[in-house]
Amino acid sequence: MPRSLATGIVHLGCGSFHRAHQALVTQHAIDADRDPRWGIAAVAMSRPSVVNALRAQDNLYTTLLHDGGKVNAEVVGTITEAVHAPSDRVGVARRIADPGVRIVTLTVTASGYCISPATGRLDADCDPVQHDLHCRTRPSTSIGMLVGGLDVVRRRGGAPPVVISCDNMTANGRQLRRAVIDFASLRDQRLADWIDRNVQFPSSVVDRIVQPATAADSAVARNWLGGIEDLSPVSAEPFLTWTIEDFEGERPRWELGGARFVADVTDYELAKLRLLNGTHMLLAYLGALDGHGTIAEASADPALGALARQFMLREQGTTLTLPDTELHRTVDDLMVRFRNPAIRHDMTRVGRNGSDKMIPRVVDAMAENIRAGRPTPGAALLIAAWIRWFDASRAPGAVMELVDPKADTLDELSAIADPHRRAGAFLHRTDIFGTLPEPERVHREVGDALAELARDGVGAAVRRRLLPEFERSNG
Ligand code: CS2
Repeated sequence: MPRSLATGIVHLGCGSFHRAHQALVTQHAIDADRDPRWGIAAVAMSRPSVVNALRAQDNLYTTLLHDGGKVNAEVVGTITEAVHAPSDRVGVARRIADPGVRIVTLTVTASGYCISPATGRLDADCDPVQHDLHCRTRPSTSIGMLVGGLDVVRRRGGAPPVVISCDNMTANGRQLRRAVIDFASLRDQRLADWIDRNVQFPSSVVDRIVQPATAADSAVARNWLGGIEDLSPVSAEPFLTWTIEDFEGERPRWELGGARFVADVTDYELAKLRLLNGTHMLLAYLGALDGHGTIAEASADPALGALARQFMLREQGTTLTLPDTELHRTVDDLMVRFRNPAIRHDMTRVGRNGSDKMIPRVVDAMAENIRAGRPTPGAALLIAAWIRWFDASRAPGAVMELVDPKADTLDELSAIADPHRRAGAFLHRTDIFGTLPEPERVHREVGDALAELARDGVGAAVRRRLLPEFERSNG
């Protein structure tokens, strides 16, 4: 690594996710070609804790990659500045407009895009967007910051940075572009047109399972650093892919750090959302009902492991363009990743916000399968398990927490005693499930699954849906 780096990247959302992938891939790219232009100004959007921790240790931190009992540690030094957006004196928009900054990246989660799920457009009425439209000097949303920065670049007459979303959403680049242009047009139509013509928003897909670092991680880091305390280590699995849509302009040679550039990320994105994230939901909802605390525990259960494999190969996988051998290889790898005992991916974390995740991760594939005349037992059971977990989390004295933005609007549905009627009421929520083909069939299957889960328990309901070849495979 060169001793000092210039800041060429502004990153919005300085959480563990960013520090476990992009910051690391950038380090490996710089290690390979010694180009010192690509340091990162990493912006924490609200909480100051990570910024304080990083500043106290020259913005250095340790990544710990856990592979079963083995840990691979590395100190990352690509963050040139840790910035706390709400108290930043320079202002994030001005940082984005700095001529040395050629790239802006984001991991702010789907809610950070201020998009209305109903319209797919900027939610111009929500409070944070209204705030940013009225207060140009201190925007609080990533969209307000981007538009503010791009406005400065346009007035100055320079070349704008390329803006890359790394969030786990369908067509993240297109969604971000839409939100930014919608916001700009509410401020100044010429600015919106200029962004439309001049700014690139490539999509990208990141895959790495990251977990909150624990006291045990701090101890591993301390030991590895010869007694030095890391106030903010990052803990993750060894697997990592980052697939980025080709774009024009200067950039780090991320391909030297393991990223891949492709003309279109759509197929990679669908494969990731449906195989990994959809199956995470299956394991989380069924596993939690069955008393498992983590994805690793649930996927090591023979029946649940077998269902996870069957779900990926026979339901989610049938909707993808992956050649058969590659699908099998990916599924084998995923089973190993899910079962990594050093990754404590807990159910309440994977299970939260299910109402937002249902369509892209589960229902889209389910609908395609139904249209093609293929059975969807795993998807129906997954939906039933989500409903059942939801019911359990709302019961008085509940111990099973389920965080969901739509929780309050679902209470009434949970109160319906008959499982088939309850299933129907949930499935009618088009904001969660869209419009499924053959609705009577889906209502019946989800209702049956709900009744079975209550009557016979998870194990029996799962085993009843296993095809003979998966029953024997034990996942
Ligand atoms: C998980 C993801 O919590 C979830 O929804 O499915 O965070 C998953 O671990 C990452 O997408 C892996 O790349």
